[in-house]
Amino acid sequence: MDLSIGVIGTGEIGTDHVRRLTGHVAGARVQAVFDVDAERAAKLAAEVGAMAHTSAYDLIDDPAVEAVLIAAPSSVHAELTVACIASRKPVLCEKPLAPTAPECLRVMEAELATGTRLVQVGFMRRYDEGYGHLRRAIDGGSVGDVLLAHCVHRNAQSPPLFKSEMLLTDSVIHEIDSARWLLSEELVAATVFVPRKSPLAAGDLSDPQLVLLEATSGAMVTVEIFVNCQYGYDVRCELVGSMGAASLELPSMGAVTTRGIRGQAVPSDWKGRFAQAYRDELQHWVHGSRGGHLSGPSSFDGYAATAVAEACVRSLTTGKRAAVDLSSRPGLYDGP
Ligand code: ISE
Repeated sequence: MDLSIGVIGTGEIGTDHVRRLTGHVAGARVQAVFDVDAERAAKLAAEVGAMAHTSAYDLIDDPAVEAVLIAAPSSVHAELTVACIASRKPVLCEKPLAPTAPECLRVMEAELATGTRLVQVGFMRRYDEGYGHLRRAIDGGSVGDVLLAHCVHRNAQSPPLFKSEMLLTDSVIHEIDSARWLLSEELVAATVFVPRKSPLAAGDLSDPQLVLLEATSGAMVTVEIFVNCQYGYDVRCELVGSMGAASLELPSMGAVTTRGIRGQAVPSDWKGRFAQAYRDELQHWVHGSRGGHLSGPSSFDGYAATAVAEACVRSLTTGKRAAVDLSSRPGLYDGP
């Protein structure tokens, strides 16, 4: 029997997930959706043959819903995830697990009380073939000890009302999780630098920003975040080790020849660049939910990423290096 899934939030990413679950993920079907925009939810429900609930909690409590995907605004991630845990329903919660570390700890506390992992967090880059190559290069020893990582994360344009700290909490949080996962160690400090602002960044948005992350071993990670680069969506990562280097290869999107220029097409946004990673992330969660054993990015990973992002925001605010305030990892979260 397919896993029957309820999806909370039918905005851009929620709608993409519903269509992915319906058309690209084996062993799953969308049973129900909810959104505060009832008309949008009803339209999507009709498209995929699901029902539209009138509240998120009705969806969570629906006995016909066996697992829940949360793609609602991050301000309600923690409360909805805790409600799913109380119903013992496996959850895939879009990043961030919650905007603040205390909210993430509340989710962890609820999950630890059940004694079992019920939460996977939507850090889909772990399922990207390129990031998998980097992880294999480390695990296989071909780069030796990782000393540095250089990351670039460029969006074509920032959404309206994007704030300076959101470059860190909404975007760089991906590099924070990738760094923890690739290096298999915690990040202990963050320093954020604000270079000359792009004239195309709205209002007082500090864009671009440069972030320096320090790991327990002393390895350092640099992240350039630029959310108004204009030319497209461009994510890069190079690891520099004691024996060699490894880097993401740009996914082949075919060549473009125009006005005397021949070059490689650039993705317009993350939906295209990480389309396969999103499918593999959902497939991993569905397999885990059906098998009664979740793995992948956990509530602790969500908490740690938010704790590091909070340190980044403190550094952005003070202009100084900020230590990461992180509790130790409970045993439930040891292992993949
Ligand atoms: C967005 O919210 C995402 O999660 C994308 O993966 C990221 O690349 C983008 O910068 C964020 O704004």
